[in-house]
Amino acid sequence: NTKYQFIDVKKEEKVSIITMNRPKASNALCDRLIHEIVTQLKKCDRNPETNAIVLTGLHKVFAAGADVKEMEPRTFQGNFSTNFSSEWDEIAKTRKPLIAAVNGFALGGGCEIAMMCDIIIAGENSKFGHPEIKLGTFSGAGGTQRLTRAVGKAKAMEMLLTGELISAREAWQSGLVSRIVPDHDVVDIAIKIAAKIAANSQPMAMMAKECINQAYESTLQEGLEFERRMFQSTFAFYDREEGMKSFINKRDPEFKDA
Ligand code: CO8
Repeated sequence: NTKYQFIDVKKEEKVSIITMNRPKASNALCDRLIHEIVTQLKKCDRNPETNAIVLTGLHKVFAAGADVKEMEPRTFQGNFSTNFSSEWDEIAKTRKPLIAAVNGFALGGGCEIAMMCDIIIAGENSKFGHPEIKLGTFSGAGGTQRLTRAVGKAKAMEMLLTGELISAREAWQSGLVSRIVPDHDVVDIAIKIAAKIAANSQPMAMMAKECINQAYESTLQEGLEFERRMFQSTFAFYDREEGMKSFINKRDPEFKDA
């Protein structure tokens, strides 16, 4: 079992829950915290008993962004030679469905890792934003790209260029988050949604996720072609046959994730 310093992990049936837990620094995302999240996500991807994952933080703060104190002394030469921040991308490469359960602040890199998740569930008092511009830089782990795709150009420009935060309601209205729920229910509801996903066929959920993400990488025709091939390939799975037979026979399916 891996020893972690800044995350807690637990499992509820087929759902894995990762809690960022670095309260002294408002869950600032130091290199080690990112490395621990990535390590655990890779473990979840490899574990056949995990079908969906919830990533959450503390009650007051999901994550306050990259660790400014750790980052301040960095140089361009060092950033370039170590390809600084490239490990962050690994979060977005998670193959199993990943839900962000956000309470409090999701700022800068914190907002970016929420956006790397597939679904964001927001507490009613959560706040999202990209204050990096106030630090004399700007978002560097997908903010200019994922936020623009999520909320559109005007809203993304306003958020990224002013550094002002938006409320959960604005985040919901602009399509950044899928639901707003009472703060104390955020994690439970995220787990319930994850459990619903986990009750479906694991390879089908993974393939559907791949297809949806393809929508951001290709033209419509290429995406449709990709989807058609993937859909056709579902007929190689036991779960596809079981799902259709159970429907016809008016009973619940018993998926084998195979
Ligand atoms: N980095 C390092 N330490 C932090 C960070 C951070 N991002 N945020 C908070 N802390 C520390 C504080 O310094 C403080 O430490 P100490 O007690 O030693 O003074 C402790 O956490 C508690 O913070 P506060 O006292 O500020 O707590 P509040 O409840 O008053 O405020 C906030 C919480 C609103 C979250 C506030 O701390 C804040 O605004 N934080 C900074 C937000 C920010 O600027 N984020 C952007 C960071 S830059 C970034 O994310 C770049 C992303 C690009 C990634 C590319 C690869 C790395």
